[in-house]
Amino acid sequence: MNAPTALPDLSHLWMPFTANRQFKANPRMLTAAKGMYYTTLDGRQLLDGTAGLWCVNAGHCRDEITQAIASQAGAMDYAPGFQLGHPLAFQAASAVAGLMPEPLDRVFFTNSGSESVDTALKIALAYHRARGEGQRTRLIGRERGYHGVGFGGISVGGIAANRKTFSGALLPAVDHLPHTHSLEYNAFSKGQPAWGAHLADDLERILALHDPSTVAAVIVEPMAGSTGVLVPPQGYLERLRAITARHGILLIFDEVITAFGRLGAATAAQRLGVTPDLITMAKGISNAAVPAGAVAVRRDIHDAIVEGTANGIEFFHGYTYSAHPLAAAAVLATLDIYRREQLFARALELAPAFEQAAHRLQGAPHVIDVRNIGLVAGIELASREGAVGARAAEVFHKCFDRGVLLRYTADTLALSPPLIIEEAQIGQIFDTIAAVLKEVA
Ligand code: PXG
Repeated sequence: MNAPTALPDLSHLWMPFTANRQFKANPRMLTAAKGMYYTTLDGRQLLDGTAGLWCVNAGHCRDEITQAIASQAGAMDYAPGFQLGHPLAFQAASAVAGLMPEPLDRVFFTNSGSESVDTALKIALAYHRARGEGQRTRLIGRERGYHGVGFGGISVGGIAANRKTFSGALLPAVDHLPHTHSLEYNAFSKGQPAWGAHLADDLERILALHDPSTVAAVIVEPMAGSTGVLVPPQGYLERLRAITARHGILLIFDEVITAFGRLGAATAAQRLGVTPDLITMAKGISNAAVPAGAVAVRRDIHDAIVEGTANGIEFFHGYTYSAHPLAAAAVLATLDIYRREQLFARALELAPAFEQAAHRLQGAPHVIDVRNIGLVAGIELASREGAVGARAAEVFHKCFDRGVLLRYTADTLALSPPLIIEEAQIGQIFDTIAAVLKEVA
């Protein structure tokens, strides 16, 4: 199919997380993608500095994934997942389990990160209940956390704009840890910042307030992506792990962004050496070619629920499209590419060059912080008086016009390219940002 070149009617589509009126007044449309590049409606090549939305880790339109999806669509388009199975679903679960840290080798499929989060929170509640600790209903998230847009996810999430409209309808028993961002102590850190492990101790204060025996789970992103690339301080996740373990509370790592190579290992858990009880994932699991997500669960948590139920359905939860055949085919083909091309190791090898290139922006106009880990970098700009986000938006638009796609949140630019990126392309991304920063007021 040829890429369309004319602008369609824009009026009917209500776009997600978008300033709809601004977009429609000045639409930026993508029509094709291959490898590291998008093609725009006006036929320009755009270097993808963000792997789509942190998800196309193996690069765009990989033939093996395309073929797997196409042939599965022709062989069996859909199969019910409740009380029936199809082989690819089980194979995909085994393939995902094989990449997870021990002993998280039971896998529940979803279609998105938001669904993975809701699923993980419900597994946590079901686990405690199955063990006779049904009073453990409280959930603890973190300020500036992003866990998708379900009611569970926005309740444990800590981004005010995502919560305030719905504040009357959030889950009732939720508390939040403080976030770990500090320009005062950690500006221009490379990798994990030295300051901030003690912020995990706030969990003890929260637990004392509520009584630890009422708490089901703590959920955090091991590296917070959406909120502006917050890299965990050295020792911080270790402390969260120790405190939750001490009180019988489950620790959930939301790895929707970090799983599948982003930090240079299959999961952030493995890269950072801290093993949670559950891991939520999506995005890179299928290279975003078909919507897919999953939760990896400690074997004994699965067993407590599944073996602990006398008969019948053990867990009243699931989606029409859990392990959809096209998603399962895409997951298998994607994980095969990651393995054959050793893309997680590649990300780790490229990380020092990426770090160097990012930190060359220290001293560039407006830059008040550069932070990075793996193939992720956040570049924080000073905000304009009374107009948070305006400067980053302008940088985004100018970079787009010069052929580089980046993301921004408030005034932090975020880079997270496909793991197949070449060093010259890393240079192009940061050189373009540097040139644009000189032009922006
Ligand atoms: N958890 C985390 C940690 C995420 O980053 C979700 C859950 C929700 O996933 P779904 O598939 O339901 O969108 C996410 C999603 C950005 C950006 O630019 C980040 C996400 C989505 C869209 C944009 O930072 N993360």
